[in-house]
Amino acid sequence: MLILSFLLQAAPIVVTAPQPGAPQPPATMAYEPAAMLIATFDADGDARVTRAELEDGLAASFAAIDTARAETLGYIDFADWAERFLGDRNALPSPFEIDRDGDNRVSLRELQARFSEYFTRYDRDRDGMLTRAELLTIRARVFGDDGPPNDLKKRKPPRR
Ligand SMILES: [Ca+2]
Ligand SMILES: [Ca+2]
Repeated sequence: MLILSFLLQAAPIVVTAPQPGAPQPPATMAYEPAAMLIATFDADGDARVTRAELEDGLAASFAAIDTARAETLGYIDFADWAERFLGDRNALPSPFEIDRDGDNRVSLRELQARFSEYFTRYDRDRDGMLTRAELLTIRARVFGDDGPPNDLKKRKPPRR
């Protein structure tokens, strides 16, 4: 579980400049589960998400799981929420980081507060809207993704 949680965390974005004369390595592009969910909250179809759309979307998703209208979700119910809306019960954010008051329940306000932090982090140009580009995580392909590069495998001693 710990390992899985670790793997689901955002990888640091590392963009290295290509060596002179070397081909540009293909980049890995991915949406973190939280970013994917935020993208779905675009209500007016302009492919941008405002804070109001984020709060409304979270409220609707919360209500879909809080069918008893208890106003808070226990951790099991929260895992149901995560599975449905983030795609996996262990996807981040975890209930431990959302449950600020430590009552072992997640309130809508706590959920919105945590996602407000995501919003601030993703909103690189600070214009109060998240574009798909801002939600995208891009990292350079790292050595080991699909084995060593060909020039390392086939390297021969130089002939004279
Ligand atoms: Ca709580
Ligand atoms: Ca923005």
